Amino acid sequence: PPVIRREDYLPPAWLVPEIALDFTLGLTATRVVSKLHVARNPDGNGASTLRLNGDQITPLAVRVDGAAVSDWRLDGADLLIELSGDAHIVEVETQVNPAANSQLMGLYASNGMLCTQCEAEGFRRITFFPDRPDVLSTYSVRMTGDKTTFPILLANGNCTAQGENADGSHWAEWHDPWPKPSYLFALVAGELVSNHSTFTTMSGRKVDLNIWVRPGDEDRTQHAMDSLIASMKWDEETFGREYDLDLFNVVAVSDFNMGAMENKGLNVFNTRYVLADPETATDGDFDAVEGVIGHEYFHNWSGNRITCRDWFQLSLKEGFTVLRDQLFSADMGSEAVKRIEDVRILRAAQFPEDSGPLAHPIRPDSYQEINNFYTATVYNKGAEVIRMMRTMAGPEQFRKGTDLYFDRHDGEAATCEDFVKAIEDGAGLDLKQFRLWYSQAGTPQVSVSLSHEGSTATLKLTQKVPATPGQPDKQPMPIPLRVALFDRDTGAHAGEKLVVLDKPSDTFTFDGFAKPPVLSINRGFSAPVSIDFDREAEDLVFLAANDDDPFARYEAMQNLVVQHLVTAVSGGLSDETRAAGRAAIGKAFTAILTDPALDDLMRGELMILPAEGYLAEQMLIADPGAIHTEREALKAWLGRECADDLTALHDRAVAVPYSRDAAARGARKIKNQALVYIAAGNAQEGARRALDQYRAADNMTDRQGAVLVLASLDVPEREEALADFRSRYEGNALVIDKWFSLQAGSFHPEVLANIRKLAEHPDFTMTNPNRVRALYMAAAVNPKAFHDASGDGYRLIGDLIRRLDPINPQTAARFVPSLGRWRRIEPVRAAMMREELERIAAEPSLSRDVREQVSKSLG
Ligand code: B3K
Ligand code: ZN
Repeated sequence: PPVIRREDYLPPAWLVPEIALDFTLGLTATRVVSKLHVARNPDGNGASTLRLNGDQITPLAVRVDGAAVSDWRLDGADLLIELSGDAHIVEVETQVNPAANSQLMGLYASNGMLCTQCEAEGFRRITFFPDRPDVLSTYSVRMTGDKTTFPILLANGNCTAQGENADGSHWAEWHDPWPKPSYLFALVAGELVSNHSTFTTMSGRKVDLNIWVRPGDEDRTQHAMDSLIASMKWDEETFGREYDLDLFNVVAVSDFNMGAMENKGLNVFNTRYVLADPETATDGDFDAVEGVIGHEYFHNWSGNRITCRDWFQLSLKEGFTVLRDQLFSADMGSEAVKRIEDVRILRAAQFPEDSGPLAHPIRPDSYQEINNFYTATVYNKGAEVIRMMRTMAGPEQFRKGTDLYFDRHDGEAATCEDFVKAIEDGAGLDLKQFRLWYSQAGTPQVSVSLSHEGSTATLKLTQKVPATPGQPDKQPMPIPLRVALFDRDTGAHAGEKLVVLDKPSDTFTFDGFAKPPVLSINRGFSAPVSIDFDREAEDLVFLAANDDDPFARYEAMQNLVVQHLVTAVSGGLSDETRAAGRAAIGKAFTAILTDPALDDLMRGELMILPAEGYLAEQMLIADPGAIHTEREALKAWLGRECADDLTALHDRAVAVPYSRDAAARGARKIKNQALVYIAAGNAQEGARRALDQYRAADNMTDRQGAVLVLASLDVPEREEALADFRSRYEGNALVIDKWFSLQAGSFHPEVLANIRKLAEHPDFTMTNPNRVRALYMAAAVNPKAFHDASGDGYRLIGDLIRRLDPINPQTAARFVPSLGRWRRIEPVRAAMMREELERIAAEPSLSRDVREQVSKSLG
């Protein structure tokens, strides 16, 4: 498959200032007439050939300036038309079968309705077009369809006319005044009902807002609507960005490859990021709805008004928009907890990517299939990189930078370089060396040592950026680290400092310390690096109890556990050192359980043990079996050791009635955390409490928390809860997804056999990505199932990839990275993982998506 390279970028030869699309809608046959106003690009190469991309479509008719032509030709999937002048009108007719579109790219049918997904290259599956983000056009759309099948007809922009035909069909015309790339085109047609509201923008313009769902789901849309209104207000206040159309539509569809899509004025969402009520959605689900609604809305400026020149610049819109949605969620709830959650996601998803065969810079240099580059690196590390700029500039100066960026590039298809330059100019930063964060992959490792002499503490920092595929040698990068030095006796520090390590190695001195201070470093996770600092457990216990930076406090607790478990897994603990290590952890854990000054949301966060995947990342070669055993043993020990505090905590939380306020959410969080440890220490007590919690539950957070614990236990209460859960929520797809996930993600002794059985369940289907992920992604990230010593977990995922690839390659390819981690796993399992990749590679007709990921993983 051809490799697309960033350095080969050429401006388009032809532009399309205007396009008119006419759809005759049908679930199995939709007719598309597309009328392009094309104009030779003065900055192009002057070619007389117009190249229009296509994918699995054929031209049924081609007209140039109104006259049918036949001298067009196909080059692969692309349509080539010779043009003599500088501007022409080109019309092309195509027909597609939405019901047969199981890839869910382009125009497809979901649940009886029609919808589109065009990013990145889906528009070419609808009609022939220069399907690249630097071709911006003004869109007019006309749709005609049966009134009963498609009562609601939506597209981007504003509805300009509608009417009925004598044959029972009706039509609507939509116009979007803002020029946009084809990936932002959208159309939706079907039976939908809306939650309607309005928002008045900062300049006093009234905007109509609709959240469209299937009839019956409207009662679960209010949180999405509240989140949308909050997003609109927040973007005005925080970034000075005002909405620019009179209408904003959000549509929820149940078959969707990812979370949601920011189409101009017509966001299309996975139902799971729209529908929420206390009975069916957990507190985490509510937060996810708020975050994704915000994310897609914020794209209106960071993505739509300013889009990407080419797909290598994807982080321009995604990294920046993730940062914007993170800051939004932080402002809506607890900043401290949000930061910890964001770092946990980065470490779980991005660090492994950055240290494996699929590592790439946030601005990649090449790709085979662009869908494979919607990654945690481009999104989450991309956000971290921009966050570092904000940390170095300070929020006010950073805002000057973003103002300049929006102002300078509005209406353009821009590059990451444009963004950096605007921040540099607007915020007054020198980002010359900082640009390496865009070009170098790999998580920098910072080694730390602290020495003390007289009254001076000296901090020595050394950085190393590991080699990644195609990048054997790296240059040192500027790493902004927020540090504080604590006085051991007073438990206080004299103020936080920002040090920027921009050399291979550097030292920083701090005066005024009679005794060696305790170092708190990378506070707030100011840089996306891993810190290597061998330190006394005692210092970590101190920071876990005293650090005034909430992230650093969490980090101290994590490090305490990581140090202990990594040594335990490597067989480095004697009975004595194991007991001492556990005692230190137990002491810190007890402090967390009982500290009256902690709010429960934060307490719940601090109670979470480092994930098995994160522990594996700390080792050159990991033994997942040993990691699982040691981590479970520690959990059980904590459950027994802290039993009284845990049951007291659980009892206290159970007494708090349901509400959506922070205190009640905090209570639910610690309730579920406490239950996990109680069950680990004493299965019978855990099962009893879990079943009580399940029966008494009046909300999904409590119910799911109880089932989560029961699903891992080999007890009779397990069956009762699972059976009740299923029958209670029969017909509610999102909750049935949970029913699959909870079982596939469990540590039950028979988890793998259970998963195989669930795959045969009548409610399972390979054509719905949410259901596939509910079962198989839960399995792939479940270390007990995936890394089962038999290798059956690898086979499960390998079989899935091979069966799913012909149906939905984009979703199938998402499962490859878990197998791709084989180089970092102990040899027996590694061989089985590799074998599975080879089995996939041997398939004769793999998609480009899976082919790229598998060949790089074997590479
Ligand atoms: N921009 C879309 C992602 C499209 C993914 C295409 N494979 C959603 C988002 O990031 O907001
Ligand atoms: Zn996005």
